[in-house]
Amino acid sequence: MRLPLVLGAALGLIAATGAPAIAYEAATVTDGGTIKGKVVFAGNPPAKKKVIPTKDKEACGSGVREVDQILLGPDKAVQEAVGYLKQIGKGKAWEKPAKTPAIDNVKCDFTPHVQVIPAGDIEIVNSDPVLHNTHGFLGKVTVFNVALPNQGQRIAKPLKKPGMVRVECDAHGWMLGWIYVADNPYYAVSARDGTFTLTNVPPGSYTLVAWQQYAGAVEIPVTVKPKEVAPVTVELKK
Ligand SMILES: [Cu+2]
Repeated sequence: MRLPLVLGAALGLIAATGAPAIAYEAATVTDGGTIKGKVVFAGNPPAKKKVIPTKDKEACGSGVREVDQILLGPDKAVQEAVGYLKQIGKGKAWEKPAKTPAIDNVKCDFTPHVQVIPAGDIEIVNSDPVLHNTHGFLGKVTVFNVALPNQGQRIAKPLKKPGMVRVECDAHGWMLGWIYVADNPYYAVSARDGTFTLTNVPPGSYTLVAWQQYAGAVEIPVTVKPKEVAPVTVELKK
């Protein structure tokens, strides 16, 4: 009776994370190229969600909170989109983060709202004088669930599996954050002008993914030539 259970668990895992990640190997990159992406939104911008806190008003405010679903700059540029290469098996070495990445509860929002980290620990921090219950999901699976009753609290939790982790607060329904756990070091979060850069990419053909919380993900084929810049405009729609 054990085998079907194990199989079921394995299938569930694949369903939650997409295709299984291929192992990544760091190697010397010769004549690497650069991908310069620009993310734009082609649809009608959605209205901000309006929320009125019913508790913790000193920390969270007593008026209407306007919650962005997408952050747009001039020329429909999309901020805080994640760009990354999919299924790349070999390339530049990981840069070790200077310090453990963190997601902070600040004025009843997550800071940063979107980030990318290598597999490893994330520190969950509470800068507010109220209880936040920070809850991370990979698909439907809980990957951490941390109650932080005290201001200044920090608790590290491991994120081992690659994929997009959605972060909610069980105490404040509007709070939403995203942690993309990368399976290779070719990733970036778009700037205010919608641009992002992936450097030192081995020449070759790849699939570039761009993702944003409201618009979802698109995949674009991109070819990188030795020492050249490959410009890519990514159009998100809804
Ligand atoms: Cu909260």
